[in-house]
Order: sequence, then C-alpha cells, then structure tokens
Amino acid sequence: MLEPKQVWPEDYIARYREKGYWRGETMFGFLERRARDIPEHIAVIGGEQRWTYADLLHRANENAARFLSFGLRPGERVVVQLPNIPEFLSVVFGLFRANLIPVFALPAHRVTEISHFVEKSEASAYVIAAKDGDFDYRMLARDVAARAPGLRHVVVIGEAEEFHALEDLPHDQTLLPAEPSPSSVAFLQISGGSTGLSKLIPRTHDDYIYSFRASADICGLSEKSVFMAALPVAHNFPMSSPGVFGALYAGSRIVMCPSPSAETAFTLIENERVTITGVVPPLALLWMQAAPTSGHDISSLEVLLVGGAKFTPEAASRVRVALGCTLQQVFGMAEGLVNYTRLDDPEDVIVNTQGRPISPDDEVLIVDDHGQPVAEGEPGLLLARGPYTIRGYHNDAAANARSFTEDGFYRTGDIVSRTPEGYLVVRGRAGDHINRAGEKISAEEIEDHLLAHPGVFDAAVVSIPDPYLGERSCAFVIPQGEKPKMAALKAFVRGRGLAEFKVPDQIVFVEAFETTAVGKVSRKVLRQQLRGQFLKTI
Ligand code: J2J
Repeated sequence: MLEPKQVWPEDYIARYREKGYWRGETMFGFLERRARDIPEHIAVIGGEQRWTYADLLHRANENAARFLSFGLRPGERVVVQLPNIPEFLSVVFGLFRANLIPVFALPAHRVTEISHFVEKSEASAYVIAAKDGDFDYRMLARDVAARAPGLRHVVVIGEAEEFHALEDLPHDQTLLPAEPSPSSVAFLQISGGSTGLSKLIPRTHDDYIYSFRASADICGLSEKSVFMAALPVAHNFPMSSPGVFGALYAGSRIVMCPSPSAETAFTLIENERVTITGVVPPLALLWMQAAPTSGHDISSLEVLLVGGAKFTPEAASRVRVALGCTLQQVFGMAEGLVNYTRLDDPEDVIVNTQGRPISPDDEVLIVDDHGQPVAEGEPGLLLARGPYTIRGYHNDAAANARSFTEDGFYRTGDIVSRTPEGYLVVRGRAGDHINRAGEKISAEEIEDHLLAHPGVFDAAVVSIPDPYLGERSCAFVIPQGEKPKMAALKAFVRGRGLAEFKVPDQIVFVEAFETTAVGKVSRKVLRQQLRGQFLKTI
C-alpha cells in the first residue's frame, strides 16, 4: 500500500527503533494492553454512556467481527464519518482489530469530499451515524453511493434504513485476523489541502503511536487526567495531540463533547471535572469571553491546548487569568511534525511561540525560496523530516513531487522563524490556502467550483484577515454574461456538495484582474495582488 519512495529509508527505520521511538506496538495492541491493566477505569463518556476500558475493548472486538461478517477483507479501506460519540472509538478500534484501514472524514464533509475520499482510497465501505443534530447522514450516503460505484457497503450507527445497522450484524469472533505489522499503514488521515482536493496521509502504527505517546507525556496525561474532545475527533489535533489516542495510551478518561460552544463545553468540564482539552484560537477567544459570567465552575481545567491556526500573543497572554489554566500552544499538521510549548516553559515562551518539536530526531529546516537555509532567527519556509512525519501521500505522485524534497523532507508551506532556544514562531503561509478558524480551505478547489458556474468567467479566492476567524475567504469573480447574484453564487457552491466552511465568506465582482493575461502571471501572484488591493480598500 506504500510505494517504496514513501517509506523511511532502512537506516532511519533502524535508528527510530534503536532510539525507542518505534516500539513495535499496534493500535489495537496498545488498547488491549491498557484494558488488561486497568479494565475498570472509565475510558470514555458521551451522552448517557460511560464505558470502561474493558467495555471499549469488548465493543471494539465485536465491531471487528461485524465488519468482517459481510465480506470486508483485511486491508480494505473504510471511510469513517462520525461525530464526537463513544462509538467513534469502538468503530475505529474495531476496524484496527479487523486490519481494515479507516479513512477519517470530518462531520462537515459533504458528497464532493466524501466521494473523493472513497475514490482516492478505493474504499469499500462507509460508516456514518444516522443523524447528527438536524443533518441526516443516510441522505448523504445515498448521494455518495450514487457517485462512487466502488462503495459496496454503508454501515450506520443507529436507524439504518436500507443500509447495514452495525448493532444488528453478527459478530463471529473466529473471523478475526492476526495482528498486523507495526510498520504497516494503520489508517489514512486527510490533509488540509493547499492545492485542489485533500490528499490522503498514510500513517503507520509505529509512527503514529510514537507521536501520541510522546504527546501524552509532554501534555502531562496520566490515569488521573480527564481529556475532553471539544473539536471534531477525526481531526488530527483532537485525535493525537495528545488527543483521544494519547488519552487512551495514558489510561486517562475521555469526555466526548458534542459541540464546542462555551455552554456545552463548560457544563461538561464542570460535571466531569475535565483537566485538559484543546481548541482552535477563535474558540479560545469565545471561551475566555464567556467564562466570567457562565456560572460554571471550570476550576478543574489545568491545561488548554490551542492550535490549528495562529494564536495572537495578545490573546495568549490572557488565557491564564481568564480560564485559570496553563496555555499550551500546539503547532502541528496531519502529515506529521507537531510542536508544543512545554508546561513548565516561561510565560514569555508560552505566549509568544508555537512550541518546539516533540522529538529530538525531528529535523527542522528553515529555507528561502531556493531551498537555502536562512540566517538564524529569520523567517523562511519550514521543511520537516522525522520519526512521525510522512515521506509521501497515498497514491499521489504529482503531490509527492511538489510536497517533498529529494531527500525526504516534507514542505509544510508554513513560514516560520526559530528562537535561539529552538522554538518556532509561525509567521505566515506560502501556500494558497485559507486557514479559517483552523479549517483549511484550498483556494484552487473553491475556484474550480466557482468556474463551473455559467456566469463566472474567472475566479481567484484569497484569505482576508478576520478578527474572529483569523482568516476568512474572499472570492474575486469576473462575471460573464448576466452577473450572478452574490447569494445565488454562494448557494451554487454550497449546492456542489461541499463542507459549509468552504463556501466563500465574501464575493467581490471585478471587471478584470489587473494582469489581463492571467496565464502569464502565476495564480499565486494574482491572489497576492488581489488580496493587497482588497486590504487597501478597508
Ligand atoms: C499557526 N498555524 C498553525 C498554529 C497548525 C495539532 C495541532 C494542529 C494541527 C493541524 C494538527 C498552528 N499556529 N499553532 O494536525 O496534530 C496550520 C499550519 C499547518 C496546518 C496543518 C495537530 N497549528 N497550523 O492544524 O493538518 O499551517 O493540522 O501546516 O489541519 O495548520 O493543518 P492540519
């Protein structure tokens, strides 16, 4: 499943093992051991449910057999799109037990994204919850099945209608396969996607377990910790930094938070005595605003992780007083490299930097446009290589040629500088994506959707600074024929089956782009020009 060029060279593999980063554990294997050590500890709480480690293991084993009962075979891919419910864990660990490969979709994804994941991963099955809030995922599954003929099965948590209800499937344990190789791919995570559609990120048992085991340590997780998943748990940040997997590794208790609103989150923090959670910067701002008058006792909270997008030093400096906890900044990416400020760092480092890498063997280079290292302290492009940073995307030669150097460094697209102590400060982004409150949007992907409208001659999507979201999206559109109405154009993009966060926040109609021969100027330059013009007008 991994091309030879996508794996770590032999000498690196040997080094990562020798140094004890890769310990030969598997995703299911570590849970099984934990359940043996602390069977009666609560593993996860969500809604009315409270499962011990023994319960979770038992349910995962049953689910593994259920997935195999209707003909899925080890190695096949399964797209998982579930909200923050305990079943997320029993399904995903069930898939691990069956040697099936989860492909993690976010609850916000719609038919265009899900069909892309199904096709790109050649998935045979798709797991959903019947409903989340008002949204009926069975309707989405019908659209996906119509678009992606390779999809053979839809499995539903809850009322299944014409699909398989997970609960009702037989669970014959004799079907379960042997443990997979720890160096094999455990699952496919999805990239933020700076060009076009999201790419699939193959993560192995060895490398991913290292990243969340070390994260759990850096974030101080123990059997006494209560970790709340406030962001959608399929995202790499709440999954692994230290995330639900790090929490299980440490024997902590997980609280699944169905919505990150201050009211819901504070109620759970108070009732379950949550000690640690993670949010994106706009949520941290909301929580800080809400805390003084919320009437909830959130004094159990010891650590708030903030990451996914840049947290301003001004906001960062207010966390301790506003929420009564330590701030831990985290700058990570689904492709690998994760940086944290350490819990005992001086306040100045916690407030002004985005942390330093997890591993002594994370290799970080900061280079100019020609790939030459910049002077120490100067901003440049961040390249990363290490024991949990991928060497290539799944089945995507073109993206691999663009995104990795010859010697295997991942080109993150982030512009950073480094302090003398080795901490990174994120300065900006070289790529063309919009980081909207931590949700990454590819400019090119949205431009392609706009161009499909008959009233659009050309389109360029740029990021605009936003006091709340960090960045929002603005589409510059040259109309053709009758100028479309702004609301109609937004509805058109939405109607193409996209996650709501990708619909442009703003649309500006223009007669022409400054450079008429757009073809002669790179889209990147054009986007920069348009953004510059826009910012001058406000
Ligand atoms: C500025 N930009 C940041 C930060 C991520 C932990 C935390 C976050 C992610 C994540 C993750 C940032 N300040 N603190 O996977 O394990 C931007 C960068 C980066 C991109 C990666 C994790 N933290 N970013 O956000 O794959 O541009 O992962 O390259 O979604 O988010 O996005 P993603």
